[in-house]
Amino acid sequence: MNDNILRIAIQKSGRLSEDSLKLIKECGIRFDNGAGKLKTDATNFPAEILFLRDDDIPGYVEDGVAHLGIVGENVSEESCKDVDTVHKLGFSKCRLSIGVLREAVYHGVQDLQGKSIATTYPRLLEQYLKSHDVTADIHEISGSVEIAPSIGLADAVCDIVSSGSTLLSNGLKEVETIFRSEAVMIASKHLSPVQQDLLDQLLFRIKSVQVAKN
Ligand code: PRT
Ligand code: ZN
Repeated sequence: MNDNILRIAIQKSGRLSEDSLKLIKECGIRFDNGAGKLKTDATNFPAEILFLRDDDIPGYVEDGVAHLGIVGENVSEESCKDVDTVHKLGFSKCRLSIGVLREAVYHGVQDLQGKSIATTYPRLLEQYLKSHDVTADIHEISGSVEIAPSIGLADAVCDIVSSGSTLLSNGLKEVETIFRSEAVMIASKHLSPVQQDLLDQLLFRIKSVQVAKN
């Protein structure tokens, strides 16, 4: 493997894609991102860009297949992969929250004791419940979490919330925020000295872009 280039993994298509590409371009890194490409070389910086599903990015970075990745903190934390979070990027802000049916009586987290909660974030949810001495039945499902209470699959949900309109339109109310997230840059723990130097250059450019915007 070439230790003299940085391989940067970004989301191929989704909520992080546009801002991730924009950030890299604003850092002055040029590349051709023709439709359907899964990998492209930068033309003026020793870097390659990989286009992946966001859930796969922490694992690729842990394995060193990618040296850097841009991903939601929620996905990185849930993955429990051994990577360094090197910078917060300020976009794709959201929160991981617990919601219950609008008509349910809810006084506090203790009301979740013995209840069933549907989520795609079982680890973050489990940590949160444990820290509040609550034991609940966690149902891991892979999507359309918000529908679970209305079809009797679970008493509550734990999912990503941004505007809150998805919870609302599924008859749910937000009762606890368990994690606040934004896009972050993660890095492999096994960078070569050249890659560490390239990462430092990139972080310097990212911070300059962020300062210019504020
Ligand atoms: O295909 P791939 O696996 O790469 O993408 P994905 O579908 O898993 O992820 P994607 O593109 O939906 O989200 C990528 C990241 O964006 C997430 O991991 C979060 O860090 C961040 N993000 C920011 C969000 C939202 N806002 C968001 N609103 N991720 C998901 N949502 C969903 C949420 O799951 C819920 O269904 O939007 C709905 C809630 O939105 P509101 O506005 O109605 O509250
Ligand atoms: Zn995903």
